[in-house]
Amino acid sequence: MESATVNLWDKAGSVLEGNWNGKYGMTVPSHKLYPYQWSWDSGFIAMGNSYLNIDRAMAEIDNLFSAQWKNGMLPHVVFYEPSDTYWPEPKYYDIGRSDNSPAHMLTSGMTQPPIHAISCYYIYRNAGKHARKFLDRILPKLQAYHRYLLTDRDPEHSGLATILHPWESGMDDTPIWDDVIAKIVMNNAGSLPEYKRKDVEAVDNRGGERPIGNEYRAFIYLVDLMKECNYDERLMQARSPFRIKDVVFNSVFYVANKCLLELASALGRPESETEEIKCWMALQKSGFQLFKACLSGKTVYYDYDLAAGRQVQKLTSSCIVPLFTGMLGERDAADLASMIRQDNFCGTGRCAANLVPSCALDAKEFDPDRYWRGPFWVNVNWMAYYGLLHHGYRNQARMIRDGIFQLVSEHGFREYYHSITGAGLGGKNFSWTAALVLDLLYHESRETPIGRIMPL
Ligand code: 9WN
Repeated sequence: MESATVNLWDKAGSVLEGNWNGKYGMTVPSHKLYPYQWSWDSGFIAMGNSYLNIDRAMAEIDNLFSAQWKNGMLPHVVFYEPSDTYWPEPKYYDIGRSDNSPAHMLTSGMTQPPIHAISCYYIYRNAGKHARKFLDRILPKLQAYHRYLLTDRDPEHSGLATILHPWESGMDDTPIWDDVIAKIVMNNAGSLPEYKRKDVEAVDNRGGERPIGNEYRAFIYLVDLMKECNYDERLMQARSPFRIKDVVFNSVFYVANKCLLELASALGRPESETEEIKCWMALQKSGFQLFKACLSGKTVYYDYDLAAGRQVQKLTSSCIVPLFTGMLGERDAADLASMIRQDNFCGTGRCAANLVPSCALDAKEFDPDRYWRGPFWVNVNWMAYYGLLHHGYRNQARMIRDGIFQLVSEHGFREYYHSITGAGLGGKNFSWTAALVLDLLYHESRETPIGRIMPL
C-alpha cells in the first residue's frame, strides 16, 4: 500500500479501537451520540474487524445475537448500561410486554437491515478454521432471523420483508416516507408524544442536521403503538400506518441470503436448511418486481407502501441499491449505472465528490446537510461500489471508492457528509465509515469476501 492509504488504514483501525467496549464485547457507532450497540452498525463493524481482529469481529456478532428474540427477531439496539446521552432510554421500549423478548437483556423492540450473514461470510473467509465453532453456533440463529423476516414480516408471502418503523430501514428520515409521516402528524395533531431529545445535544446541531421535531414525534408515536400491541406481529401489522416494503432492506437481505447459503453449504448444514434458503432467494427475486418501475424509459426501483397500496416514486439513493444484489439483468444494471452518472446524482460536478447523495439533487426534498435527505453516506456508496464493480462498471466504481477516500482524508471518519461542501456531519469517529474504508482499502490489492460473493 502507498503511504496515503497506509495512513488511512491506521486511522480507520484506531477509530474501531477507540469505539470498542471491552467490557461488553461490542463497538459503539460513535461515543456520546450512539452509546449502545446498533444492529446493522455492528454488522459493518464486524466486516472491518475481520481484517484487524477476528476475535472482536466474532464477539460483536455473538453479543448482538445473544439479544435475539425468541421469534427470531434481531433487535436494532442492545442496551448494556444506561447512558444519559441517548433517548429513548433502555427501559422506554418496555419489551417485557412481549413473550418473545429476552429476559436477561434490554433491547429495542424493532429490527434493522439484516446485514449480518454478510459479516459472518467475511469472518469465515478471513478466519479460516478459527471461526468454525463461531459459525456452528451462529448459523442457526441467522437462519431463524431470516425465517422470521420472510414469515412474520411477510404474511403476504411476497418474498419481501415489511418494515414497521423508519428506524428499521436505518435511513430514518429519508423523504420516501414523508407522506406517511405527514399523515401521522395530521391525524394525531396535538396528541403526539412529548419528550426531551438528547441526540440534538450530543451533536452540534446548529445546522439542524438531525431529523426535525415532527418527524421525531412520529417516530416515537410508532414506538408507542408497537408497545400498545405488545410487539405482537399480527396486531402491529393490522394497526400500523407505517408498513413499507423497503428496497435497501430487501437488497441487503438478498445478499445476506447468498452469504448464508454459501456458509451453510461450506459447513455441511442439513439439506433442509440449504433448500430453505434457495426457496427464499427464488421468492425474493420474483418479489423485486414489486419495486420495479420505469422512469423516462429506464428501469428504476422504488419502495412500496403497503398501507397505501402503491410505490413511493421518489428519487433517492435507495433507487440504485438493487445493483448491490447482483440479481439484475444487464439492461437494468446499465440503467441504474447511468442513473448514478446523471446530473441529479453524481454527474453535475455540483457535489463535493463523485458519490451518490442520499436524495436526488433536483428533488424538492433535497437538503445537502439533513441526515438521510441529501448528504453522502458511506455505507450506501459502499453498496453502489460493489454493485457497479459486479456489473463491470470498473471506472465508475473506482470513482465512488476514490470519493469515499477523499472525504475521509479531508474531513475524518464522520457519520455522513454535506453533499455540496463535503463537510463532515453527525457523529465523529464513526465506526461503520472506518470499517467500510478498511474493506475498500483491502480491496485495492486483493479480493475481498464481498467481491467473491457477488458473482453468485
Ligand atoms: C435510530 C446508529 C444508527 C444507525 C442508523 C441511523 C441512526 C438512530 C438515530 O443511527 O439511527 O436507530 O437515533 O438516529 O439512521 O442507520 O444505525 O448509527
